[in-house]
Amino acid sequence: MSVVIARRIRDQAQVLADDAARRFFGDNPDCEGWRDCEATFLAEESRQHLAFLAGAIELSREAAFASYVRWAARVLESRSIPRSCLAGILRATEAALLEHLSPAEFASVAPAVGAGLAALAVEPESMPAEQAASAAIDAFVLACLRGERGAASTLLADAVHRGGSLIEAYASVVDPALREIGRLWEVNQITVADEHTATAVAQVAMARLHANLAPPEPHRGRAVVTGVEGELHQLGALMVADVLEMDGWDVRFLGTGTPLRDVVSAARGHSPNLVAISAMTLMTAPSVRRLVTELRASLAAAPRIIVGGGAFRHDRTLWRTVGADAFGEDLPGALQAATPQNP
Ligand code: B12
Repeated sequence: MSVVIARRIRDQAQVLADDAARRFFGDNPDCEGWRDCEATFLAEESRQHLAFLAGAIELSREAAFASYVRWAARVLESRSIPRSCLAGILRATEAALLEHLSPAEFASVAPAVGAGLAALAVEPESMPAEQAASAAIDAFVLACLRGERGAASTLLADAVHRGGSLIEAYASVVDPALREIGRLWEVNQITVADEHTATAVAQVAMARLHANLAPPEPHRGRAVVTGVEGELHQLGALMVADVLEMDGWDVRFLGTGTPLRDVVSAARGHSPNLVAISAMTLMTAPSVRRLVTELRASLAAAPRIIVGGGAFRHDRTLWRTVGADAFGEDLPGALQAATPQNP
């Protein structure tokens, strides 16, 4: 039932979001910050909330929707949009759902929306604190934000020389640097364009580093690493692919946003012993469950299936809900999850 309702929300997202935007203007004429913006902008806001809501409904994760709403409030407040605006668009979205869903369907989504609205009634969370940084992280962040591919590549190569391994360089520099870039965007100190530049530069530096490394002969088995349908975050999965390869896996990396059927067909071709799936947010976590189910049904030699990414780091039991064999929090965790542990 929850899967069907989530699909209805996704299928009707544009109609619901347009309806919510119209209602918002009617009910919140004075909302400071959003007074002058266009209906399409508000509809886009509502669409994002609906996408996260559909994820929460499909996986029965009301609390995760509430924590998403708290995050959204922080992002808006850092842009001087008060949480009353977010409450307004959520209430308008709720009214659109009431209008377009059947009473039984609405009854199933109302608790999650209610949890989201209740989350706005409590004290605002403080902004994410600056991470404990190092000179190496700061320098890499700066090079990425400035679009300096050469400098970023050199800094990353230096990190390998210092730490002695790819995993060390990724874990001590790239991973914290990208999180810092996410934080800077969240607190409105950099733009989306800055973040895109930084991500692209980080990816170039990773690729250059990889080109100069000699992975060992594969001896652990075959692995497929992928992000799911709808997922745009790719670097975490790429890092996992690289460290698995350096650990002796024969890795096929499928990128991210890969359609479910194509992942399954690639997995059939590669006959993996291990499938590693990445999802960053609640929005795409349901695709992980669908993919795990499909892989288990389609592959004769049952591979070990491990998951990771933000969606699982923020919700520590979600990996079980999606039917995975294990979850890895970070790169050492990914290597650990890849190999079944003795009891
Ligand atoms: C770069 C980036 C983007 C880029 C991604 C480009 C690319 N080519 O990858 C773009 C612009 C596309 C993007 C889009 C969005 N993003 Co974004 N993004 C980021 C950012 C800044 C960095 C992501 C990253 O690479 N992190 C570094 C990697 C190494 O971390 P990681 O993926 O978690 O991987 C580690 C572990 O999780 C683990 N792991 C990962 N995968 C796997 C798999 C397995 C099997 C295992 C075992 C382990 C494992 O190992 C890795 C190493 O430790 C983050 C900030 C952050 N905190 O990460 C935000 C962030 C993730 N994004 C966020 C959001 C909200 C979005 C959007 C919804 C924004 C929007 N309104 O459109 C969209 C969603 C798009 C989509 N459909 O997926 C939020 C999520 C918040 C939340 N509550 O869910 C974040 C946290 C930003 C923030 N501070 O608010 N984003």
